[in-house]
Amino acid sequence: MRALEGVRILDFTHVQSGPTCTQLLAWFGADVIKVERPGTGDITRGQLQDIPKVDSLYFTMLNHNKRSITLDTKHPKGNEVLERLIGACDVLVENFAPGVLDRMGFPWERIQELNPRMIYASIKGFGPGPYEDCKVYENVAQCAGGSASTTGFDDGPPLVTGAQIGDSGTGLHLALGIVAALYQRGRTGRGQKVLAAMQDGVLNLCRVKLRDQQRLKAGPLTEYSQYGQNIPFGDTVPRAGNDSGGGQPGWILKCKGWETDPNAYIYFITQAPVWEKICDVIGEPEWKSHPDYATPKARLPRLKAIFDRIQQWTMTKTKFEAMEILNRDDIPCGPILSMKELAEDQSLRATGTVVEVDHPTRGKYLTVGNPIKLSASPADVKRSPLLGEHTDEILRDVLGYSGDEIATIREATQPAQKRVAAE
Ligand code: CAO
Repeated sequence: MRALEGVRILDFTHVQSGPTCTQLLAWFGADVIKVERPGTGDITRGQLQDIPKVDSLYFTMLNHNKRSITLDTKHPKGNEVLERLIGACDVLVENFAPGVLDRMGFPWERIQELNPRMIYASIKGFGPGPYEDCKVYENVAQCAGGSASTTGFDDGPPLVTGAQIGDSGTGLHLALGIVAALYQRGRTGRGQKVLAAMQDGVLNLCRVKLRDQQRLKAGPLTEYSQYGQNIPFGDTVPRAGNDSGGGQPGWILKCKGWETDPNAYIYFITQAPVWEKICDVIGEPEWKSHPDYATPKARLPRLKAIFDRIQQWTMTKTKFEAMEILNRDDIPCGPILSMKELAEDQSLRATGTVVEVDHPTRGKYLTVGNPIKLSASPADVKRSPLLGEHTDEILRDVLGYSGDEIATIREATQPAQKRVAAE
């Protein structure tokens, strides 16, 4: 018995944000039925293809454990099937541009009429306001949510981050909203609307930067390394480079091999309680009692020089040697791991965080499994569905259509050009 067993999701999502959410729900045991446009399906099936005519890794890695039904929902028959699916499912998840579902004939009021228990969950780029009608992709959300303005170095332009905080981050937010709405439905018997806007999701993840915006009124942010370098603060939160962002200063330092390996670096945190151990490790024992170094306050204006000295030590070790030595003394640090190193990491394989999956047309590939581990509901990662692979099965088993009815519905499950050719 999985955590969400018995919950049926009508997955009308595409690209990354929505599919991330429904994939998580599928890993928790929900029956996720992905509705796709006949012929093309989710646009990502054909994007960034590494093998011609084979579902891309972009698609497969976001759509595990789902079933796929193709349906032209603008065709009267397809629209009718969609209506039946709304009646048969517990949750509808969508991340179309604003207004798409209304235009298809399914505004929230109608969905409630069809199924009062339905939870209608949406991802949009922005919440209500001046930008509510905009189409939004990952980097737009990172920029509009405060991430880009606070990422990068103080003398460089805003930067987007490799972590997909706008898409996958918002998918995570939405999944939590859905599970909460399901819990509430258990007591009220009624569904509700759940909205996660990408701008809001990114801003939520940038919460500490809004904290700093308000702290600026009280003076310079002393834990930012620009403070120690006498670079004045303006009226908004600056980009903080690799500063740790908390009360314990940190920076990325070179390790042995950095000249040729772009990832021979380590993140090093000068946590106050282990300062004396840091002094011993790097060979500066006199810093333990020196007035310029002994206290966190005294160190703040000297962080650049301190990290330069620590780096002289880290450059004599590989990042893994440094990890081993520093962890012996509980000095917080982290190696900069490349995607290659993560893909080969055996401990991540052992926990199911990195999983090898077999696919009928692509063969074996690696994916990220469920990062959230439930002890009584383990996730078993199953390959993504081929386009329309479960169309007949869903029409028959979920909606109860007969063989003859399925034959007539077939028209709405075919790409338009095939229909024209058949005529
Ligand atoms: N049958 C028939 N029509 C279908 C269909 C089906 N099964 N599935 C989708 N469609 C149609 C819709 O009805 C809609 O048509 P209309 O505009 O004529 O009503 C169209 O396909 C899809 O519209 P879209 O505007 O959502 O798609 P897009 O590629 O132009 O935009 C995106 C993509 C992501 C920018 C937009 O969907 C969006 O802003 N979504 C919300 C924010 C979001 O999730 N962004 C993250 C994207 S990356 O994860």
